[in-house]
Amino acid sequence: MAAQASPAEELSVSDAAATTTKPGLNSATATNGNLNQNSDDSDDDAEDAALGAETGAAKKKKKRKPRKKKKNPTAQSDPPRVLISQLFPSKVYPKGEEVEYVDENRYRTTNEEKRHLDNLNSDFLNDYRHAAEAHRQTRQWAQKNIKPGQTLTEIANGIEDSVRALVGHQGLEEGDAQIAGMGFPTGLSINHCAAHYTPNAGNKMVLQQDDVMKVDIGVHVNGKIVDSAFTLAFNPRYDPLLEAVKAATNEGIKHAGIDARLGEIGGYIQEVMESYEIELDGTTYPIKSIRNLNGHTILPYSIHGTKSVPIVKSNDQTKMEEGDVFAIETFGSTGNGYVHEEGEVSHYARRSDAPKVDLRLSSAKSLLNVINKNFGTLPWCRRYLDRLGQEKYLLGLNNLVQNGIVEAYPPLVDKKGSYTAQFEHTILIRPTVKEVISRGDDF
Ligand SMILES: [Co+2]
Repeated sequence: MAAQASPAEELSVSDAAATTTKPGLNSATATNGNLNQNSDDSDDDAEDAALGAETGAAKKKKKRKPRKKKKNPTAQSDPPRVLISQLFPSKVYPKGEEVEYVDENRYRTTNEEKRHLDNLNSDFLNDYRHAAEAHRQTRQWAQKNIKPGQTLTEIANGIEDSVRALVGHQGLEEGDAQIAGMGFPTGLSINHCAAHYTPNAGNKMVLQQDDVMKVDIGVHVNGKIVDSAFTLAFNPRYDPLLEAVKAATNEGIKHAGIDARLGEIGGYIQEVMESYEIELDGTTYPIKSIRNLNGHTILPYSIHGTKSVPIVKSNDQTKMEEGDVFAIETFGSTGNGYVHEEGEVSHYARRSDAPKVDLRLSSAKSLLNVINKNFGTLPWCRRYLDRLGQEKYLLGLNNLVQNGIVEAYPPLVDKKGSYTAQFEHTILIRPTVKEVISRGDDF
């Protein structure tokens, strides 16, 4: 999910929620592994019945073979439905890309004190890697299966069904969506729309052959949110745009590290991004960094922390620090390189600094209760309310937005007729190394 900055002052979303981890929510992932118990038993029963028939016919006692333990599946299904915790029975999840620090931070990789700090964080790291593996498997399936002619609703449901199945939490009972599941609404933003678009109920939009679609997926385990996005295009004419943005994001990741200054990182990103151009229908367009979109820190259960990572050069002297988690995301555009809010809102989140308001509207009160029990401060969309059985909630929802309790994130669009692309990874600024937790073979 993108962080938006106004030209005068970057929106600093408060992150007082860093500590709002709900009590009792941290112990639940260990119970994931046994969904196949029942089907195992019934399979064995079927085997027994077959054996019985055979011995009866042969009229001789056949020694019963020792019951073989059903093997855990070792491969993912298509569509992805096998728990990540079953694919990794040791419950140790694969690392992302580890990158050693350079220059005056080079010592950290082998330093005993820093390694000890790293070890203290092993649950945090393992939750992050668990979420990242669910992200990779879901998105790689999505990359193969998303095709022009599909509706955005069917694409979003395919991605979200996969994420929830892989982490083993459907999020239909109170509290369940906060154990693991969607970290935010699946962004499916097309062409001049850069971010924060996902279908609401009744949306009939169909993906077209010549569309450029940003797919922004959030997966969380125990509040550790992996925020990573890619861009899909079926017409190769957009290749230079996609290449520019992918290279710009990797440039940002390369310069990230302890003590790196955020404004300088923006300069490196812009330099790479704007070294590209693209020809469309005989016109050559410069590719611009979208200057009011930013990367951002991520805190537990809170997608936008206090720091933002500009994608154009800025004077921001703020430094990256040990322990920070960053979403490094860049956006390139053939348009103005500037987005504004436009269109029907789908994305929302309860503000972590929500004022204590005495709500007059009963529908607002009851909706807030649903939000608190299901999402807490995690972002969600209208479809997530629909699947919980909520109906006619718009008046109450708008009331919560007006009272400053819920923040609305409208779609962010550049000028009509332009094309925008996005690539994004989540990186952990560990004491010893920087870990590109969401890195995969795909990007
Ligand atoms: Co983001």
